[in-house]
Amino acid sequence: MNVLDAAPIKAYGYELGFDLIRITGAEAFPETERVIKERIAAGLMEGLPWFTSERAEVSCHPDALLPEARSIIALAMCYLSEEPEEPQDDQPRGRISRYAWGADYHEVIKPKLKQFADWLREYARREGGPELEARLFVDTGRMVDRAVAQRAGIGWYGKNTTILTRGWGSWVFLAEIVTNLPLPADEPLQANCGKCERCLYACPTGALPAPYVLDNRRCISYLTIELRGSIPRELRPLMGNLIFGCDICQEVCPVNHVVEKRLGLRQIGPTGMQAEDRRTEAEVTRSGQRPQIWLRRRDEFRPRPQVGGAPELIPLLALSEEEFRTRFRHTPIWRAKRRGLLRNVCVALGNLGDQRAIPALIHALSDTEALVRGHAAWALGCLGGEEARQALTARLEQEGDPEVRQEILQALAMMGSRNEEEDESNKKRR
Ligand code: B12
Ligand code: SF4
Ligand code: SF4
Repeated sequence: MNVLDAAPIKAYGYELGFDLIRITGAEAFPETERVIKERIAAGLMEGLPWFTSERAEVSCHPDALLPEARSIIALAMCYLSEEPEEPQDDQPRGRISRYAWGADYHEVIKPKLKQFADWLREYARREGGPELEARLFVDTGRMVDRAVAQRAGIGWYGKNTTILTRGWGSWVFLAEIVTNLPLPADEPLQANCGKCERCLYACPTGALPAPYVLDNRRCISYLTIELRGSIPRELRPLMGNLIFGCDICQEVCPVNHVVEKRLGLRQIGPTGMQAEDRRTEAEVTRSGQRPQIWLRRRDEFRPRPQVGGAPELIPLLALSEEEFRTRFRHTPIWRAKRRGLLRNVCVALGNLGDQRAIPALIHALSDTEALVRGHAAWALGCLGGEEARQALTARLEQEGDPEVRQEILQALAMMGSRNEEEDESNKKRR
């Protein structure tokens, strides 16, 4: 069967709004399967019960997903946008990761994939190709999005495990179409992180124990989005004010700095540029894309006012189920649900140490969700003070949930030991 011309396919994909389009064959991904199984065995994927070895046996074999598979069209869509405008006040604020500022990307990309598949069907007919068979994937499907992107030449694996692209850094969503169409394969990129290891040192929880290795159990993205239960106590103080996802290992990345600078989203003067930035600028510049034109046409991922990048935390604690639904439906925040988001808000307030949060946290001690009550207790333990202590003691008398009782007892103990430490240092000063 004749190989079809890929140029019109790529042109149509760009027209649809994808920012990078490459093609790879539908051969298996044995190295990815090996690594995934190794990571599962080492406990590094713990917390994601659906992420099993059996799943990898399917996701690393495109023909298990589509028996007639011949090619994979790998796609990337950049989600960089202008920073949201936040009022310049001194209210305690949380941080939401960039990918969640705008619309839910699954809802943006899926219809585009369907439209792409309809067009491909017509194209194959016109060109005398086979009747189209295709499977469409973005994130949630059983496909190894990053391995496909790497082999197709969309980008390379960064040491923070994200795929870095020349034009858009790691600020891209990945998607793919597995198809029976015979298409010419592109080559992987010959690029890598060089000596840079900034992301490994920047990760606040030590979730990147070695280059290309991520420990899911410690990743703030997992803790704030995917984890349904309590956040491990020892990790809470390391999470700062991050309430949904985490971008730290991407924000420190010199490849991203150069991309942001080219898009006019970051100012780096020639003297402020570090050696690493200069090296990557040369690398990025070779891609020859037209960022400014792109920035004007990307609307879906612009910050939505109801999400923002740094929302005020105290009002979030008062959100009812109904208000949560109205505010966050069709945004990525929906995935955390009200109880997950409020749990994260409590942790951020505990870390920020702003005494103005005490009344809202005391109110949250009576929340309908035990998860929220427990984390509110922890935050009050961090903030301390007589009002917090009295509220915790009073709540303990009514609280029936054993886990929340434990949180309250630990919060009171935390306050007690801090008082003792303060008395001790006062004595020494005298
Ligand atoms: C599970 C998951 C998570 C989990 C676990 C992450 C993990 N350990 O993989 C959690 C919830 C923590 C998570 C977090 C995030 N995620 Co996520 N996630 C996924 C998901 C569903 C599966 C990823 C997977 O297969 N992991 C298994 C591990 C073993 O795979 P891997 O890390 O790719 O492993 C490879 C490398 O380690 C490499 N490797 C190993 N050794 C070596 C050595 C060398 C020298 C080299 C070069 C490579 C190399 O080979 C391995 C196999 O291919 C994908 C969507 C999908 N269906 O693929 C999205 C996905 C990876 N996530 C995505 C995003 C955006 C994020 C966040 C940025 C969100 C946020 N802001 O909070 C963070 C980033 C955290 C990080 N530093 O990676 C994007 C990534 C886009 C990109 N540019 O890479 C994806 C592709 C979703 C999408 N379709 O756009 N995620
Ligand atoms: S997303 Fe945050 S917590 Fe996860 S590896 Fe990156 S810096 Fe660490
Ligand atoms: S910070 Fe450095 S090591 Fe980490 S992904 Fe970016 S270039 Fe690679």
